Amino acid sequence: MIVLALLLALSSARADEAKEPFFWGVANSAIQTEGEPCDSDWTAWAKLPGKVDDGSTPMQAFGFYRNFEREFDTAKALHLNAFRLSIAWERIEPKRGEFNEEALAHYETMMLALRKRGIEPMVTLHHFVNPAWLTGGLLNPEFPERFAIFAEKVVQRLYGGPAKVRWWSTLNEPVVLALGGYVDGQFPPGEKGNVDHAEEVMAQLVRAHWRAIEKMRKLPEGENLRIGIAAHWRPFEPKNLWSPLDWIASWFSARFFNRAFVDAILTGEINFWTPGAKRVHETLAVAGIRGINYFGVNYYGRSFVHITLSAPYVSISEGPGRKSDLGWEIYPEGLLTTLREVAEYHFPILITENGVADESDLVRTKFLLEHIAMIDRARGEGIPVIGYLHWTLTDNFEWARGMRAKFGLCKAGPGRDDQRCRPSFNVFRHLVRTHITIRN
Ligand code: IFM
Repeated sequence: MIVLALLLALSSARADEAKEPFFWGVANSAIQTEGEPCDSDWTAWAKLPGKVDDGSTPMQAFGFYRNFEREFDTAKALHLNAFRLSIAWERIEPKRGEFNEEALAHYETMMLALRKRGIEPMVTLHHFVNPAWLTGGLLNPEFPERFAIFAEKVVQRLYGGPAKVRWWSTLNEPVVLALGGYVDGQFPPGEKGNVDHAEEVMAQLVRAHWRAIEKMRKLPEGENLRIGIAAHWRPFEPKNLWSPLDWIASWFSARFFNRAFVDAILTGEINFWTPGAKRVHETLAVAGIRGINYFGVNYYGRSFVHITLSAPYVSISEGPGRKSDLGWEIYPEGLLTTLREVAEYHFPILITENGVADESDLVRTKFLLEHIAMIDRARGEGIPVIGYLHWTLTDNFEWARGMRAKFGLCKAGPGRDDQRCRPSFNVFRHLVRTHITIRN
């Protein structure tokens, strides 16, 4: 009898979930779109000669901070029901321990503007950028605690206040951030080949995530928050199918890039052991804290791995398929592989980013159709994909690639939507209106 009652309760909970709408949305981040940036590591970095391909800086981003109403109207015209954006830590806390009430109020107004349009706000707390006062950046021992204090402040206001923002991601693409700053040198502080530092930064990000979660969960109704991370996940394949060394190297790459960080986020057990680098091993005291509620996936493509005879002994390259303006291979099948792999963790999966740099817009329509077809296939296999957020609505500042990479469904600049949005905008609108409506 009890079992029967439990089964009934479970199935009615499932039925309730099934009624929830699929999230169709777009994603962006603060410094990449807002304009008028405050003092941060990235604002300083972008001003250094040679750091950004076209010499642009976040100053040139299209002005989302002031023009958010218009951007949200455009999102509404797309019939979106979700909008992912990030909060600029350096705006909220321009000096250590001093919080800017005006900036908090401004973000609250933005969230309410989304709510007014029936669009669910989804907020990222850390998207690659640190306030300038955080000397030493992510390696600063204070970073986890300072980040958690900032996170608590923001969540208190945006969830505790009238905006009631429920959907959060603590970190965006933590491994990309660690590699960008300490291995390939494309992000501040620009170190190259320092895997020890990259691993230590990853550990710092895990600590920061858990510290923030601890504080967020303790807030009134904190248990009802929907918290996740946005992990960049990609299939790694051996370049030479006949080379056992390439197979081993791809396994290690996938383990390092996709899984090691996520495992630490899920368990509180940090265990980073890249061959040739120092091992970072630590067990965080996370027992009793509810970790993530959903798994956010940023998907952009796959990587081929090859062992070489000279340092750094591993080369990572793009596949043979069609390429975006940035030379990244377009590989929709990899989204299905990614979803299958991520499904092993048994969380609802939100595609927190997927998009293509395509100024001519000749590629984006097919890109959208093919990637969304992969979501259909994954859902057909029972994989719980709960939403798709396209990167991005309006062309953004693309880090070391600057303003040249055009990821937008719309161009930055004046004009009505039908003047500034690319043809694929209408395709996406059609998909949103006619395609998946509820979660499975
Ligand atoms: O623009 C970036 C974003 O900041 C993180 N994910 C990948 C996007 C495109 O490169």
